[in-house]
Amino acid sequence: MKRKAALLLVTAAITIATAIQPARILAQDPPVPDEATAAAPVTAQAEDTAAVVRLTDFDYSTGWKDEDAANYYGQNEEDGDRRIQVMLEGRLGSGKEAVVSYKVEQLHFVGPAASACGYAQVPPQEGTLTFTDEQHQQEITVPITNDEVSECIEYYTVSISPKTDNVVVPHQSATAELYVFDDDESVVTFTRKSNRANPWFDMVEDGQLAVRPWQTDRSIMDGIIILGDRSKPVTVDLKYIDCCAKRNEDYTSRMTKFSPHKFSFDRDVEYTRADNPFTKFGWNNTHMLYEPNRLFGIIDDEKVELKPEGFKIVLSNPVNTSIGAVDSGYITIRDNDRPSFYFKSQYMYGTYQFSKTLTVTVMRSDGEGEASVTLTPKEDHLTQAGEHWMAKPGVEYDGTPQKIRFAPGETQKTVEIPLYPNGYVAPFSEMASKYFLLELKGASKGYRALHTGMVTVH
Ligand SMILES: [Ca+2]
Ligand SMILES: [Ca+2]
Ligand SMILES: [Ca+2]
Ligand SMILES: [Ca+2]
Repeated sequence: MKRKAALLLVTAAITIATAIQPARILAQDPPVPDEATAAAPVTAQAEDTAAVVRLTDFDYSTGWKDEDAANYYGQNEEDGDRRIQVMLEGRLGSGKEAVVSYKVEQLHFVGPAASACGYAQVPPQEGTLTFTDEQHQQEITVPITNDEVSECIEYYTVSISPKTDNVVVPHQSATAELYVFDDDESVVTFTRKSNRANPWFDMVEDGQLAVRPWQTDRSIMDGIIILGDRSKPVTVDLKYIDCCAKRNEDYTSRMTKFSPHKFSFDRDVEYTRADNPFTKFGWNNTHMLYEPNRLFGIIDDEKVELKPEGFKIVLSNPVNTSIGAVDSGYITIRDNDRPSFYFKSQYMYGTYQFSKTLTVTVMRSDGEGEASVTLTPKEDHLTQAGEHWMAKPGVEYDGTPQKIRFAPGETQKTVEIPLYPNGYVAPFSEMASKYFLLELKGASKGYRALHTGMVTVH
């Protein structure tokens, strides 16, 4: 468990670093001194006096300190288009121009519940800004539409980089993050409809999810989500309703209230990296509740079940919010007390560079007689993190199904899946990974498969 959690954290951290952090733009070339100092040798001091372009904002007149790194802007949707000032400091010299490129990108979430977030995707916006000694201030406009739809908080990254070599863009002034808080009605809802056949969470009695997508910080997992206005403290009661599964016999409830953080900010303050009240990196926590083990526990009763087990969580008693389109989530529990096949570890990692194969251990709960099951590697349609992250059969791994036969007394079999050297994700990071699934199908009579295996390849 610990190892799995740690590896998941690593995966999440890599994803945060690669998918979310705006590109760091550093001035690579030494600055070219302007005419007034052209005769002087280029020294460290020349850099201090070179023309500098910075992203800043409306309170620029209060002065600038590098340690302020004023990179966080917040606003409400109703405040409309955001105008971000870009300033030239120092002198270029008479008749000289400096050009800076800019890019505005909306952070696009992906994953099973991304559509629950509600906001329209805005394509990236790019352009250039030209400065002269007479024109030392320019502006980037981020268009913001005030609609009447309850949405997630929107995030934009704004970045600038020098296009001509007579200016420097200091690291601290090269990127900014804009947070747009929704002002429409607060709504709490499950991210999708569910029922016994298509449960919200499909749990195994051992407490593991039978099938769980990889979790990345950009992904919106199934859960309970809050949309719209976040300025008031919200609570919603979670009611647990038995449905063949019995509370305190088959499961326990751990959380009976959903109370997401409220957000407040002063629109007249230009926040810094150190003191901003927003947080992007805890996105899942700021918007939703998605961890099944925070909501409930599953009790392994060591009894063969006569009926399928399940229960519901229902939203009720909303305070400072309303309940949205989907007010309940259905959870099923898979009995593990009848003969079954399962993975020794449901989450597996393969590295082409070191092993060229993935080692998979399949277990059976019972050693009696012969039994078999077919292991099928297939595309991960569950994580929905996009094409970049999906390992393809025949490209990153061998997708041939393998029949695994257990002799009498055998409860564990290990097989290898060949990996191919294409498993690197571009353009985000060479450290990033791709995902695929392992399914257990065609189990011998009397057996069932408990898990879907999740594989990360590097
Ligand atoms: Ca609005
Ligand atoms: Ca809105
Ligand atoms: Ca049970
Ligand atoms: Ca049981």
